[in-house]
Amino acid sequence: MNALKRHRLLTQIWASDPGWKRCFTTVSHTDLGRMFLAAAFFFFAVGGVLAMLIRAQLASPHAAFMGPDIYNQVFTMHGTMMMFLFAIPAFEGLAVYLLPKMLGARDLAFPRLTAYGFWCYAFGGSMMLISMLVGLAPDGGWFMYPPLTGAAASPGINTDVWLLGVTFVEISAICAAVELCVSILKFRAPGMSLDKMPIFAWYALVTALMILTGFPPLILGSILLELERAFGLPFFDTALGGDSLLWQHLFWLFGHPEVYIIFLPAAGLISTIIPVMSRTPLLAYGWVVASIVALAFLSFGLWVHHMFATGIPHMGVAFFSAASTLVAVPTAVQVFAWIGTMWQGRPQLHMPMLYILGFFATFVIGGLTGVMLAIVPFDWQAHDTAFVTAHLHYVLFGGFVFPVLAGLYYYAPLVTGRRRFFRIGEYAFALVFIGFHGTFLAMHWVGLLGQRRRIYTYDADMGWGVINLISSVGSFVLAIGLAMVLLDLALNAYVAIRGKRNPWRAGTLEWSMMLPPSTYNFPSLPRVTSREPLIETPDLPTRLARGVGYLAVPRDNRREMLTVSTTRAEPESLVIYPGNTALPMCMAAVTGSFFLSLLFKVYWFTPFAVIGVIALAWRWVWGLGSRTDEADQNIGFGETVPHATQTNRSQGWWGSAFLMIADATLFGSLIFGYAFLWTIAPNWPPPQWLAFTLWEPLIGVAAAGLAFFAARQSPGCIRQETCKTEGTTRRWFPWRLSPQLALVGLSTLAVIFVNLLWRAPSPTEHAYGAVLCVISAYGLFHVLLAILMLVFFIFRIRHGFISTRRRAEVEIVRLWIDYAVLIGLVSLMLILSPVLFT
Ligand code: HEM
Ligand SMILES: [Cu+2]
Repeated sequence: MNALKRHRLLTQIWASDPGWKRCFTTVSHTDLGRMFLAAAFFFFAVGGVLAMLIRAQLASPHAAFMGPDIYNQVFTMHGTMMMFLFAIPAFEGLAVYLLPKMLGARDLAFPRLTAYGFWCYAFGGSMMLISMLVGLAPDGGWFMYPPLTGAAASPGINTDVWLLGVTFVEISAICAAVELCVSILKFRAPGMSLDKMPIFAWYALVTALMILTGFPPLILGSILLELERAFGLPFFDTALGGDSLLWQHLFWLFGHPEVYIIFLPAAGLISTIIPVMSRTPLLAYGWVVASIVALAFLSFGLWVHHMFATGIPHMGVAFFSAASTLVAVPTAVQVFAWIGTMWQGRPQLHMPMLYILGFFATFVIGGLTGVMLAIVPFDWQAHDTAFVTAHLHYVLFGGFVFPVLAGLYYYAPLVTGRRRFFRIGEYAFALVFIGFHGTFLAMHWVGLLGQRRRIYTYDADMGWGVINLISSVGSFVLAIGLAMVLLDLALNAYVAIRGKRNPWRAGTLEWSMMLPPSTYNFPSLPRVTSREPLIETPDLPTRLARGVGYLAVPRDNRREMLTVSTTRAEPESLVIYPGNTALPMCMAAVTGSFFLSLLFKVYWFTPFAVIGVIALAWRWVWGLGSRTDEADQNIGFGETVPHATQTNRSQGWWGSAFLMIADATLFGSLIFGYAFLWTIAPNWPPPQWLAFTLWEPLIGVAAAGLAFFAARQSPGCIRQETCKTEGTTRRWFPWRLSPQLALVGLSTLAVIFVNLLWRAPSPTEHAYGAVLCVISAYGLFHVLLAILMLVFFIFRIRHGFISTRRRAEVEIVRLWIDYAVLIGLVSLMLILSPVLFT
């Protein structure tokens, strides 16, 4: 097969639908990455307009531009949009777009999941945008502290918009994180062992893992606060055994890692761009990887520094203060690696490099004011002043927006396939840089003079007027600069001349592609032998086009990709991707109706939405797999691998495992909340503990054991007929019954949880009852989920999708049963054991 024929065939196999349908049915990571980025920058623009409104109001004392109510909504929505609708999705967009291209893959692990995540984000974001247009936007500040956001102080639906909207959007972050983890670990070019991965992949992997462990506390917090607001479960009400500080802990358990979730991808771009611009490999790759991992770990131990002013015990304060200064170390390792790389090479001052220099100047100041704030006596003075707001913008703008702009300029030739021609960018950079520092240096200053954050106006005799005016003028300069950046990028994207391949002479795989990239990324998959394949083999693009690589011969009109072993990246299995479909968008719409029904309190509709989601999910997975065993497939170079459905650890198994990390973190946060209330909240112990019974734990353990062992059967040999035809030997257990036996075990467990819910003390009278209610509901939810999967599985067996060889689904269902069993047992213990201690 010649290169042209291969190109035509692959293009046809991988193409998205033509015309307007494309946008709704595409599952291509190239399309979705661009859609993510476009939406993220749209929200950046909206958030920017809100920032201008804030600065217009604060420009002079007693400005009458906005009243306090609107001002509250405006700054809340500004913070919320920038954090949840711009920064995180911008990372997702970058990663979704770039990673397969960098890793030498044809797409991400779960193309439809990418689409579902995108639509959840798009719908959730629109929901919040619309709330703002009709004047019902959240107004409690971006961290939504109760009791200010409780039902008494905030009776409208504004706060609910935030709690439900952000949770809805968060689904997309979790989807993307699962997706990225599996893609990075399993969907790389053969030979690309972990230490040969492009550095950006490391950053993305750690960021994704942090999303999986960072977001669940916030999701939990939002659920609890919504339960309190809607149904009166008093988690945050001190009078009834709750504690408003619990929210602060849950929020900052998320909030501090969030800062690193935003910073790390940006740092990944810097680590990618600096070596290329300096024409030398990144210095100390291993150290940089180690420092990313260290940063991730440390960042989970810092959340309390946002709460220094809440009266935390002294020991705690000292500990968290020390830990907060410690994060400077891994950050410094990276900064030194960057400086060293530039020192070693010959840096060239192209546009991306300009923004990176801007980043250095800004981020270092932000880091230093951060260390100042980590010192507790200083924090007590500066807390909740404009100094803090200025600090956070130095880190967020300096640490995220500057690098992302560098990244946009760096990758624009790849995405658009055009050469930079118009030169507005340099002037734009000057305005952005001057405008930014004008705005926020002034805010440091006025903050130290005592101006609090989130105030809509101030008296003239405070003497803040001139400084605020400087800040506001600066912000308008900044806005003009940013608008010019957009203009520059747009002009260069649409009207500039065609560029040639690899304009920066970079070494990583994404630059081996045609410009703009084809629908299938790689005509054949390279075998990677170094960290910079393009430097080692400059003619790699032609070789791949000629078919010197894996999967060079398109088969049966199917979208094919390889999975590899995690560390050494040897080919493991062949994956067939699903084609274009509107299913993800429909499912996101139904998910949205679920959230809307909660928002407008039309609770009778909620079950229908749940059933809708289940039905669509069922359809979603039903289409996977095949009804016949297939022989191992030839993938080129004389190697053969089995189909992924005929392995124990398919991508679905890995996806489930990563999802469970998030799920378990949510459960862990719930346990944390329970322990926190019990030990810290006033008004404990509750008026009455739940009475202990012996039969619940006994039957519970027996049922869990039954489910567990019934799920431990030899895969495939689940149906007597298949067993006979395949000649598999019987096991000691009555294997024929195993899915059914597991069903019996899980159903018994479900009954126990229903009973616990039934007899738990009233959830509205004391936080104890409320916590029991949530823990039982959590246990019940997972048991029901496992039951649903078992039922699905039994249908799959009936329809011949499972055999001794096609066993991937057996492993996935088993994983979820095991998880349900574990959660079931732990929940039972949590619910029943306290009585024994007291
Ligand atoms: C485009 C330039 C920007 C300007 C001029 C700007 C301006 C401001 C101002 C003046 C405030 C303080 C409001 C008050 O306390 O009364 C604020 C708050 C905030 N900004 Fe920005 N900002 C910008 C970009 C960003 C970016 C890129 C992010 C994050 C990625 C961000 C995140 C936040 C957050 C989290 C708050 C706190 C909101 C709250 O107190 O609830 N901002 N911004
Ligand atoms: Cu922090």
